[in-house]
Amino acid sequence: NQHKSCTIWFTGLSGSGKSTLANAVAQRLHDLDVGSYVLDGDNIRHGLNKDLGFSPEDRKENIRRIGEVAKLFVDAGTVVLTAFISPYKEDRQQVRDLLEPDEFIEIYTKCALDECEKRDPKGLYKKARKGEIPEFTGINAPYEEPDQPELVIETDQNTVAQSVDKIIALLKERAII
Ligand code: GGZ
Repeated sequence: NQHKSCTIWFTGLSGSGKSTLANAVAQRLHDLDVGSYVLDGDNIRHGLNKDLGFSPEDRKENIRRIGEVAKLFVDAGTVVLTAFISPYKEDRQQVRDLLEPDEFIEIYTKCALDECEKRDPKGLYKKARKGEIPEFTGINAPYEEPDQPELVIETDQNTVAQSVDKIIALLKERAII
């Protein structure tokens, strides 16, 4: 299928729905015959970036490397979806600058902290509250909201299907697909 390649960069708190949405959009793209690939903690933090932790410096390097990998995917003609907290504005901007202006689509999965904490799929917030995780985003490490993301999805107010529809509509509007 004729499509442009780009990076769809999800950013948001742990449990805000980044991976869920990235995978649901990838599925929809597959149905539309558009090749895509999801980069997330499972395939990056356990492999390429397994030497990195969660200090500000390590998060910065995590995002830098992911940006470089995303660029390679874009060069190869793939739509790449990334699902990382990417808490620092400056680091996200650095990835944006690496790509062409129309190749970087930042999507903020906005969700109230207490809702993320209620979801707590891996029990990490609970641990963080007990002081068992030293630098947990939203609890004792910062999250910097994007000022001008291409799209904001309030994941506590939309179903996954509604959110996917919004993202697909944006990709059509931008003539990516
Ligand atoms: C935040 C942490 C931490 C700390 C482990 N802070 O819900 P998850 O489990 O699957 O998503 C979180 C993931 C965050 O990794 P990223 O690569 O996305 O982070 S960043 O972009 O900031 O580099 C969470 C788990 O790893 N996790 N410790 N201290 N999240």
